[in-house]
Amino acid sequence: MKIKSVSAKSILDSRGEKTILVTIKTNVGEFSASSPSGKSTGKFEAKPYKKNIEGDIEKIEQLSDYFSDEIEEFDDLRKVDDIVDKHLGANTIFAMESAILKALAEEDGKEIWELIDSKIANAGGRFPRLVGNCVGGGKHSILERKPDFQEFELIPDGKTVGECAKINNKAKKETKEMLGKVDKKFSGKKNDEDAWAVSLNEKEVLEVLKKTKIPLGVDIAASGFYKRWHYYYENPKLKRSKAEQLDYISNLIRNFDLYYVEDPFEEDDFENFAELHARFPDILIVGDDLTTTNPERLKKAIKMKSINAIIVKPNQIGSLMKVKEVCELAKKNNIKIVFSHRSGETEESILADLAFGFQADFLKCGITGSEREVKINRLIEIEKEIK
Ligand code: 2PG
Ligand code: MG
Repeated sequence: MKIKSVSAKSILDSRGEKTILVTIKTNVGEFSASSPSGKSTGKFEAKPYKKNIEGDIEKIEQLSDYFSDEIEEFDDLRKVDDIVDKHLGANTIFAMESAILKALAEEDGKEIWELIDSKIANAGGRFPRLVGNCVGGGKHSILERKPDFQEFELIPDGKTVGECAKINNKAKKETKEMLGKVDKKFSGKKNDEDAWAVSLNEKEVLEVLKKTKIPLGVDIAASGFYKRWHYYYENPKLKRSKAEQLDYISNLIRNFDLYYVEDPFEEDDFENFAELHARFPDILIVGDDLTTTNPERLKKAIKMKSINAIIVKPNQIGSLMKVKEVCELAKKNNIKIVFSHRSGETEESILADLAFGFQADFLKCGITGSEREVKINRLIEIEKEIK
């Protein structure tokens, strides 16, 4: 396949903020893809744009003529990386490489996930288990009084993706009623990712979600409220040292039988992640801001035994070849892979193909809202095609 030209423009994400849409023209037609954007971005993430979105739009058009090499398979994305490296930000690169995969799939008469691994279907391809954001807090909440933790997840263990999606939808509706009884201020408003906006604290939220009997997870996104050796909680107002944070999270895991704990400590604290993992070897201790889909940071986390699961957000790093490297490294070291949406999302569904193609263990996504449903529905579609 040959890329004839590349262009880009800004579109609005689910938060109403600008993100990038890249369009490529090839010998088989025109293909577009967009990138999501994060709010609780880790300081070790690649920058979304070299300088700003307008600069990347201009630059990608200048680079347009350089993409003349033939692209025939997934690994040829390396040629793209060589050209865009140091010129474009991660959001732009991810959107461009996604558009290329769409074009390649069309040319080869294949599904996008097949470009990553065509043998999965025959090998009985496993489907990722859904991690669905039900209640939001932290940087994702619009409220003044809110949980300090960013996300409260439902992680059903159904037989199929379709069944898990149904379980989560039903539970999300039911929790609305229950939350309303405990939170007198609750008006049915939603946060980023379409999660319920409550003014409860984390324990009160978990008390409610426990009633669903679905395995529970939290994204603490602890960097968001960490400053100089302490975690500053607002609801209720108190300050915890690193050691106190470790004990507090340990208590929550025990009391609420948590199954999944993401970013319980600030983004550079590999040691306390390791301490928690040693205390609870059977609980998923997940790195997101800690590892930022970066092979070097994952290597460090493996060496220090900090985590047993990693969030993979392609636009944290941009290059899909790097995403591949992270997935291979994770698999080799028994680290579970959690492909994840961002809080600012678009109607792009490629995340489902990538999650299945790389044989992720989990797909973290909202439960409702068109930008989230389009990804879950794509995964259900793949499941139906294969089974
Ligand atoms: C996270 C993500 C997605 P953001 O922290 O896991 O839920 O949030 O996209 O804002 O980084
Ligand atoms: Mg996170």
